[in-house]
Amino acid sequence: MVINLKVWGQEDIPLKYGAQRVGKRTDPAMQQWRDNRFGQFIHFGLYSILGGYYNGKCYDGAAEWIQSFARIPGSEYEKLAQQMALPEYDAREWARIAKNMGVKYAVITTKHHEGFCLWPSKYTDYTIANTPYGRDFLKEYVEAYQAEGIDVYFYFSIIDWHHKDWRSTVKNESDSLAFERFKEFTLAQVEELMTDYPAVKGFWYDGTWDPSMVKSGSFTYDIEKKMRELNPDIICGSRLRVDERGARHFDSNKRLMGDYEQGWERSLPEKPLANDWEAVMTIPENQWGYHADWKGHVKNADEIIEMIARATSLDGNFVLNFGPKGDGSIRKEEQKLAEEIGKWMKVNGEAIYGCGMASFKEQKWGYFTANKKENTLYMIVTHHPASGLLKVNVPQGTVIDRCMPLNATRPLKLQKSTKNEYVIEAPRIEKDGIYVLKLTLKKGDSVGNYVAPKM
Ligand code: FHN
Repeated sequence: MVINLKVWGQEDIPLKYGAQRVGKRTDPAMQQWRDNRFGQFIHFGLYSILGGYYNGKCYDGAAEWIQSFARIPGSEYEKLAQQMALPEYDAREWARIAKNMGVKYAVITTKHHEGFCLWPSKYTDYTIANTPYGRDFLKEYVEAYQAEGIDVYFYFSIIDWHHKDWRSTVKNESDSLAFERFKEFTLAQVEELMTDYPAVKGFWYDGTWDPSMVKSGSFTYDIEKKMRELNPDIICGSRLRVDERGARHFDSNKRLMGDYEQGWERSLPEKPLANDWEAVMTIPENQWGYHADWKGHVKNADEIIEMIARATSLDGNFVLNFGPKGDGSIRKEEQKLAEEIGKWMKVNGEAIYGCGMASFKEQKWGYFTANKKENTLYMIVTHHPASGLLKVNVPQGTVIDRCMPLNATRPLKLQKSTKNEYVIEAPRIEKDGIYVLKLTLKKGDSVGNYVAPKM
């Protein structure tokens, strides 16, 4: 299909493998993805057994890349599968931790760049079936998370260091033949995952930046098309896609390919975006898989809560990564953080779930979010002012009737200072930390009819 629509008056480039749809999706499945707002990422694979160490040496790079950093020969690395016994793996415990943290969806690495599959794929032997654990890890995971009411998404790396036909560059005819076989293998695995785990809500593709992939517009187009044939509700980020001219995420006509912007890795946008988007974040610096020694800055709960607030206030989703240990347990630091975030979400989650951008000007004290269905406005106060006074600029004519802290039972005093500004007297409600105020507007006033800027 060649899409030929105009963007900003510029002449369109005719594309065969560009965006398959233009504009935001409006269906219930996508709305559910948006309403979820907060998710958990899990990076788990053979690299989790090494925890950043190989032959007694510590590698500080991202732990899931150790095969590459430590130059471990494939024949050695694959022996790790024989150590995957998972004595501490309890999918229900993982799901319970996620649920208590307050996530509504979760993304798990079914296969990372190393190529090892957490499900018993019939297209390779390099899977969980051929380990001492032997059971279908992924099935147990999906069932446990579903039982907790958490939507499940699959991370899937296109790069596959283990597969004999994977090529990062295609240099000759023989590479080209191999890479064609690899494409068939990949499509078959995607279809297998969608068929055998029909609960999956979407795919989080990764490893699409190598030269071979940047030249594979039709391949990525076909994967997206195939997924939508198998399940029209499926959600797919932009990282999968490249067009025939090598444009990634956005096609050569600047249209998003896929359902949401998937390039926000360890960063959040500063301003509103025209598309749906999701940010994925690590707890330490750049570590996704388990690393025994977290070095540098490790984020605390308030830092993460502030990012969740900011993402929501900019109509985006936020996903926090966990790297369980090779024995299947979740490290103590992650468990503690999950508990702290969950404690906050239990009281204040209504300012996050189902919420998005408000049409109110951002203030130094923090973030506005709005639940447009309920016409409710929230102030997420991350920087309590020394004066204890929170100023709120409202659109002309808007009247605030009431301001109620979510963690208290009595409303706060409101002063109307000028036509368009209110001052809220907010003594620090908790000794430390981020709190939320819920504002009720006069009947008929709107919390948001925000129109995203044109890209
Ligand atoms: O190379 C991977 C990395 O290991 C990790 O999985 C992240 C998660 O977003 N994605 C890639 C780097 O962009």
